[in-house]
Amino acid sequence: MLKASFLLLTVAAALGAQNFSDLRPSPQQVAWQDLEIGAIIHFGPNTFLNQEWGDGTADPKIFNPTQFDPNQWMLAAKSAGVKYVVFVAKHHDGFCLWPSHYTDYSVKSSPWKNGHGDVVREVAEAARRNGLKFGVYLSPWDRHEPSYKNNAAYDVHYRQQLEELASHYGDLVEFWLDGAGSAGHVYDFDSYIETLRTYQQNALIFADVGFLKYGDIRWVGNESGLAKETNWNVVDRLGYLRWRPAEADTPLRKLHWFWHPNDEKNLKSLDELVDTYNKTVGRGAQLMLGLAPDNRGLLPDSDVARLREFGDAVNSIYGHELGRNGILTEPATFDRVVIMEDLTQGQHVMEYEIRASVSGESKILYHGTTIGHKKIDIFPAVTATTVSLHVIRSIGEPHIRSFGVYSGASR
Ligand code: FUL
Repeated sequence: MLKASFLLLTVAAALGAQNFSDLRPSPQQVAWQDLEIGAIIHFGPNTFLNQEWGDGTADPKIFNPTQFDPNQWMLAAKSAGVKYVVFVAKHHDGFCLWPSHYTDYSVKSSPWKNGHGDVVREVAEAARRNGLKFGVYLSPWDRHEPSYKNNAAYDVHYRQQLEELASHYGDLVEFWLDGAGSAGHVYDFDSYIETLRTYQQNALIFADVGFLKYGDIRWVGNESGLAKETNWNVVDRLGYLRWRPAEADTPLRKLHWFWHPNDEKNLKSLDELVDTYNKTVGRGAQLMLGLAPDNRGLLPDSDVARLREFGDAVNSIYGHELGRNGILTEPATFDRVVIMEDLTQGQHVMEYEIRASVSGESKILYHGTTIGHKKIDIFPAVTATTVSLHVIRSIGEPHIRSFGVYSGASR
């Protein structure tokens, strides 16, 4: 009989004056971390101009998708295991994908639906119709808006636009504050957050830790879909501690957030995507895949197919648990374990080992540091009769939510 078990050894760690073992996530953060996979969607004038960063001079008439179908985007996202989408309502070019009252540089001035369309509304509705949570990205850097050169005037403008998004499109799961292009500009973030919170008490704010002191989610620090193996949820921000889980945003097509023609060569391979999953979700971070509808307003067939392949691959590996929490009924061949910490109690594990009894001998399969929301450990396949998790060092009592054994060969 194959048996897996926990051996939890708690070793008191020498702690400084502050004790991050006491920090707990908010209920909203707990729910968000359980979503695990999101998508960020970029669609706007850049889609029609073969570019990534518009300078704010593009004619709004360029925006005219002929087969716009956000339902198709959502079905494709869902097939990849995506549970929430963040839509880029305004990118750095300043073009608003909703009919803002505070600028004409928007869908109002485009031929699409004779200027009566609202992309944000249709995307939000399609997301919710498909059971996906919805959030928005509103770029602080605005290369079109004339008031941008006057900090105080732009603060008013940004708050007005934020108020429109926060009050007209239902509950937002996440609000994205992107720091790109903003060096040298001082924003009144306190007032932005106050505006957001007036309408959206539960929205989680994403930002780089260096960009915004408030924030519920932190940028993982790169766009390659890579979280550090040692990954704590609690970060020290200017001397105070906060629970701030990492989100790893990475585009489905390498280096491209917006759609570009003849770009299929940059579509990430299935192996790359599965590896990305293992190195983001499997390191306790959120995976946020960048999706880019094309100039028709549809996700290209190649992207749709790859998203489904990715979802199927993850399901076939991690949907077939060979054993859980100490109970494995047969000797099994496996090459990975998935461990989850119960984060409602805080994050505590600092060092652990996975051991198995292979041909009567105890063997260390993996030596790890943090666990956090989810940890996927991959090692050369073994056939074993027992497998166990040994917590070697922990800050406070470790709380293991689950411990499962899997095989990559099931893909
Ligand atoms: C970056 C932006 O500059 C990119 O264009 C994209 O929006 C990405 C998600 O964030 O900072």
